[in-house]
Amino acid sequence: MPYTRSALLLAALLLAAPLRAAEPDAASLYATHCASCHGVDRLGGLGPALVPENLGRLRPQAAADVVANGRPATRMQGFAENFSPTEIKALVDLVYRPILPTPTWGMPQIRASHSVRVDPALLPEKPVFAADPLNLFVVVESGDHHITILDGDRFEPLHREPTHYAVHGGPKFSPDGRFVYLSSRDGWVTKFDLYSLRTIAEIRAGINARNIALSPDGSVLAVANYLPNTLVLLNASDLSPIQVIAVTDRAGAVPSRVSAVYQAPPRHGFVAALKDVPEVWEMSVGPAGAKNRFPLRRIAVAEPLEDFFFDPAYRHLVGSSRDGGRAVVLDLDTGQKVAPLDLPGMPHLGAGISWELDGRRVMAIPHLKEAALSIVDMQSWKILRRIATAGPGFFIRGHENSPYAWLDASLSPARDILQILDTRSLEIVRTLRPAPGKTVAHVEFSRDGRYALASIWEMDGAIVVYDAASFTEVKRIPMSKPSGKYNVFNKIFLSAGTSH
Ligand code: DHE
Repeated sequence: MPYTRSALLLAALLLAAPLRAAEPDAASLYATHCASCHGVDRLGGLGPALVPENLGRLRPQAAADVVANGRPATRMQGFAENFSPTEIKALVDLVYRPILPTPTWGMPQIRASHSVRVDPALLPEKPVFAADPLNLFVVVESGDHHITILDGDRFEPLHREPTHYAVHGGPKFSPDGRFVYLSSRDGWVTKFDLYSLRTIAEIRAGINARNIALSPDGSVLAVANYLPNTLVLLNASDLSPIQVIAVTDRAGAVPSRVSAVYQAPPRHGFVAALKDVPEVWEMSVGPAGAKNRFPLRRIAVAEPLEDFFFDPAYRHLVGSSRDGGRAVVLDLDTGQKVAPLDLPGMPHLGAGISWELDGRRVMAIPHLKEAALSIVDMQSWKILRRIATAGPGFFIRGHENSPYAWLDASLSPARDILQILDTRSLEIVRTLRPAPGKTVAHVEFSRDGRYALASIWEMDGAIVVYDAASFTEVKRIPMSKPSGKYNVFNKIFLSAGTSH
């Protein structure tokens, strides 16, 4: 019997040996073919970072397809002819494995990534074009990673600029509307001058970033990071780093990712959402040189709040739980909960808008998992109406000069539909299908509210310009998956119909 067992063991070892020898060496494949673009440490270079935190939105099968066939409109070539399917699988397994120990991205790394491309003294005093600088749109084209600067009167592109991979979230504008700041999912922050149409500085503030916010006085930029767990403060003038704040609970024991950071103008600072600890952070911004320039206030909450909506006075914050199942209203002055809000169906609070209806302020919130729009009375914090929509969607947009708000159903089979809500009667009054079968989303108005611009979210997509009163199409401008567009005037004057 012992003889039989050892014979079997030997046979198993002999069988396993050739199999093991045939296993691809993913690390050396990576070093030979991928490291030059994606970094020897997988933290990115010319190409994006290949770490699980940054790949979270891409399924492994889709990643294997990118390795085999490349990515259109980028430098990523296909490797189907170089690698066997087993080698591709081994590479994909490798990039979805966390890097241990967790990579460091602190002040030295951030500082080393900083570059200023243009001497501020050489910037022109006036725009180098004739268009109204406050009615420009910055269009983020996520298909081939560019921004387009669009004249908001003639709807003519003025300039196209390459960006880092995967710019996400709303760009932020300096208070005078001259500069725009972009952030990429890989943590790159870029400052672009809308007068000279040039990128003037950039820095990598994290490995996996969520978004950025500019302090109300325009002096400090805050970067919310998932990886590492930091909030990074930059000088808005040249993007040089000021401070890296390790984000933890009050006891310093539990680290937290930062879901997002927002400017809060009447509060002279930032408000940040923490993903892993039950605190909301409020950070004021004092004058440069002040001893305690960034005092931090920790507001304890019952559970982490992830997605935020602010009332126009920034007195109240509506926040939703991580699973989107619960929402609460907080009074930011007292730090106390004012009311619970019953918003089932994963409310997308960050996309909410507000307006006056019959003498009271109401807010409208789309839902990511329900074909509904919730209208909430902002005095009683009661749901006024649940309006059935064509399907779950990301965004709703309005404007002070228009009685209509536009919403998409981009997360549903009706993803090619835009619906228009009459904000007076709370009725859906029109349905548009700008490109049948193609996803349409993210509307933004021109500065005067006369035009509404929608995105066709396809590689061969477009911005479709509508007359916002008659809902007729005025113009269609080809763009590469224009994920969002942002009007300078509406942003800097904090239109209640758009995000800030
Ligand atoms: Fe976004 C804004 C979070 C997926 C396009 N998105 C934001 C903001 C946050 C956020 C916190 C506000 C940042 C700001 O403006 O300062 N987004 C998340 C997610 O948690 C989520 C669901 C998952 C994730 O992968 O992070 C997510 N977002 C997406 C997409 O898949 C979208 C459609 C395509 C893309 O570019 O990745 C997308 N998000 C957008 C856009 C905005 C945005 C266009 C800006 C909206 C605005 O008008 O301000």
